[in-house]
Amino acid sequence: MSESSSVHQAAISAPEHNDAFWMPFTANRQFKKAPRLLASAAGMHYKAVDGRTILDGTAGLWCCNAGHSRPGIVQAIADQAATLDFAPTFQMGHPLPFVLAERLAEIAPDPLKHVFFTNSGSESVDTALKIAIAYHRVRGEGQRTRLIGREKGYHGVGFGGIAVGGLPNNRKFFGPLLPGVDHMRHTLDIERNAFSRGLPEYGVELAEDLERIIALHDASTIAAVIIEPISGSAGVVLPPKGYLQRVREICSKHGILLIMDEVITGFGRVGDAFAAQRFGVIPDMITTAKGLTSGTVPMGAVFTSNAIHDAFMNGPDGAIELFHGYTYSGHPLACAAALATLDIYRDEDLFNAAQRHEQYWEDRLHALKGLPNLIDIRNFGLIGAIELAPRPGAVGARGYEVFTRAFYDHDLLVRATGDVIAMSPPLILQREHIDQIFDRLERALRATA
Ligand code: PXG
Ligand code: PLP
Repeated sequence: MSESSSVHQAAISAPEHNDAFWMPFTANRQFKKAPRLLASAAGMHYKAVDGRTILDGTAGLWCCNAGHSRPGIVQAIADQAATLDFAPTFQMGHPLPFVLAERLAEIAPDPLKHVFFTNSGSESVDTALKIAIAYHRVRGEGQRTRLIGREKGYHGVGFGGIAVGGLPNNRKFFGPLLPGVDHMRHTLDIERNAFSRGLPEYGVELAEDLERIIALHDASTIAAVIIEPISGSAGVVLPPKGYLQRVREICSKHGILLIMDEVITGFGRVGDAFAAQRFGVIPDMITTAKGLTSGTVPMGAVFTSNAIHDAFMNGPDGAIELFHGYTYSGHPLACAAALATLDIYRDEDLFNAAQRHEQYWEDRLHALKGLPNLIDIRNFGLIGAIELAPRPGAVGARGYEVFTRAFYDHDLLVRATGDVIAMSPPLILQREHIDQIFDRLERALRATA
């Protein structure tokens, strides 16, 4: 961008007025009194509007897996904007989403070889839920309409996503949501599993909760189960050893589709292209977004099994098989960004980066044990979380203080959800960045009473 352009000038300085922008998932009045504004980014770092260089411990919002402003991606987006800014994909097309879907099918586990494009994780979730219900209907089992989610689940903010989601604040303001939804129990068990390294030992029996729900409603009424292999937004909740395998078995036994929501775990976060591959548990659909374009242009994708896709490809040739889609499904700029991102993931072997760093990441993270107020530490792949005891009568205050201290005093971006501090750095990080993240976090923790 030219340094004299008005966009450039606006992007690097704090705005004079900040009232009009209603910020998402933010304490607007608190934030606007002391805004934390980022002006630019490159590689592992942000630059704040006050000129400080901030180490990105969260890959933006779990999305910039290839690091920031990578030249290959930047160039691809710029070239695409100048070549074909937009083309419809309803009864028209352009080559890029076909090419991209093939590339994605190559890295997806068998048999998830078909891709439906969206613009976000929330849209991917609603798309997958709709495909699940419609799939049973086109096969003549239209009574399978129920959806099963899980407590503490986060599946974005669409009505479908909050209905199957399990975070009370995201649900309680918004009325009755979708009918016919039930929830499995969550798997967070600090009492038995505190300070586990990697997947926790205890809790595989929680998968049997699905059998209880199925017995209550009868399998013939249930379309799909949707869970995150690892919950991110709820403060990093891990699956106990053997749990995902057991959920898969129960779904298969009852003809229920299993949707894995990999919006956070997809694209290398846990040491393989998808968590499904790392855990060796293959669902019927995978929902993704975020890392697909390394966060550069909004895009999501739903991977479906061949069986699901093929069930729709019946009836007359001229009939539209699925009445669903977004104006921007397969947007040229997003496709260009995704293709350039996949090149980087491949050329730099980034889907294996989390496994390369995992042991050192785990060792440095768990070395924080013993610091004041720390009640749990959880990790898998390049995800790490510490849980702090809440201050009496002020849940989240301690977590927020650690987060703001890390940002202001130690030039480190972490993510606070309640009293959990979560970290998910870009996959391009080096050992020195791991050291910096935990040195700085330790100082922020020690300074917080
Ligand atoms: N599913 C999962 C598993 C997610 O983590 C979504 C769906 C929704 O994606 P969109 O693109 O619609 O936001 C998400 C998003 C956090 C945090 O701090 C996590 C998300 C988004 C923002 C913050 O944990 N996850
Ligand atoms: N609202 C109106 C009035 C529309 O015309 C459209 C799309 O044509 C939408 C919503 C949906 O927008 P999108 O396809 O970007 O999700």
